[in-house]
Amino acid sequence: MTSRRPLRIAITCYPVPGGSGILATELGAKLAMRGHEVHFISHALPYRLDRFKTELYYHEVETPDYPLFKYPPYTLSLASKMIEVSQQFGLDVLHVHYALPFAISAYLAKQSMREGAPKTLCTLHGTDITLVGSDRSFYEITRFSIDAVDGVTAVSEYLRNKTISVFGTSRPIDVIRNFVDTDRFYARPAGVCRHKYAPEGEKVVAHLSNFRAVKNIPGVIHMFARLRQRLPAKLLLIGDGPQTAEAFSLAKSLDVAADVKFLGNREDVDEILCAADAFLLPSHYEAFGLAALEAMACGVPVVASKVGGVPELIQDGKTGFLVGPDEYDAGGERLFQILTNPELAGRLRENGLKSVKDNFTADAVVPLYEDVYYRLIQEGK
Ligand code: GMT
Repeated sequence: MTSRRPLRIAITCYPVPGGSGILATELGAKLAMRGHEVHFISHALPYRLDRFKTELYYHEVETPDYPLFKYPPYTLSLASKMIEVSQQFGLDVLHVHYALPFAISAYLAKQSMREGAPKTLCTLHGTDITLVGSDRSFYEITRFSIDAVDGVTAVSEYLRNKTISVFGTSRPIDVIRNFVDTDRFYARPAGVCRHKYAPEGEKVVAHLSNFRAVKNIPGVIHMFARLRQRLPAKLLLIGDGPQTAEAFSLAKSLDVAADVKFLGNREDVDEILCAADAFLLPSHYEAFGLAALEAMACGVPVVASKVGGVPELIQDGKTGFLVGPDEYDAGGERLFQILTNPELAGRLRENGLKSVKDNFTADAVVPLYEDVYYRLIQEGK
């Protein structure tokens, strides 16, 4: 049995706002607090990384911009940095979040090292399988990389099954669901934030995402507009992305623009969420739905779409409500029920908080990643 010595772990993720990068960053911080030495390898400081006081290492990947390159070869620069950090610090594990292209970089790094190579682990987050990885141009390399790394985890049972069906892989995939940092995301009084956004005491609905098409931003606006016909309310849109402009013009055409606040990418997400009476996430697809988990942890009842791995997070009618992404009337109705029935809202809130505490805290989830690390090291490939 391998002793549970502290490990040297490198984490690679997308440093921009987004669920996979946030999860990777929170995981690294929690691992460091548990005594491991954690190194981030990325082209920029990961979003939310700087707020942790724990000592973490950060290694920046630089990609030479030689005129010959139409596209600078980041995958190779990353692999080179992984080798360098592995050799310098004696890494035990290279843990990449998002298959493309990180799993290939980790695989290349390992193959290039003759001795003392770290174990490679890839956590699948969703669109790396369902959208990007299954696109014809990336399909074969994604399939190869999933089989080539030493270990694979998926953030939901749904995503594991999807990976098996899309790529026909027979390799074991551990399901480790996401967690939320409950030191930061917890239920607290709405405070000044609420008054700022709803000065007349209106009800507040929040949405948080990267505003990509998969998030169904038109659905957010339509559902809110249905609600707004029935009571005074404000919609807080946290985040930014390709559908922001469309959201604005749709809000204007549905005559709710004055009640929609575009807040952009924000650091104080936890405080804003605590000002909300309900959270809306009607995505066309979600492998998990980390933003909904953050809302639940703040005690905010969620209306989300019944797609992908979301039902593994939210029990319909118990810890939140699930509707179809295009069921605007149903979404508006569920919001209305939450905002007008305090007994219902309180029950959803308490059940949601209990579910977070029982299943989705760092204490519950981080040891599952540690188990995988020690198991890979013990397997000794
Ligand atoms: O949702 C996004 O577009 C961002 C994406 C990412 O990779 O950053 O999120 C994915 O990973 C999150 C963390 O595991 C999951 O909670 C999201 O459900 C998943 N997004 C999708 O599947 C669309």
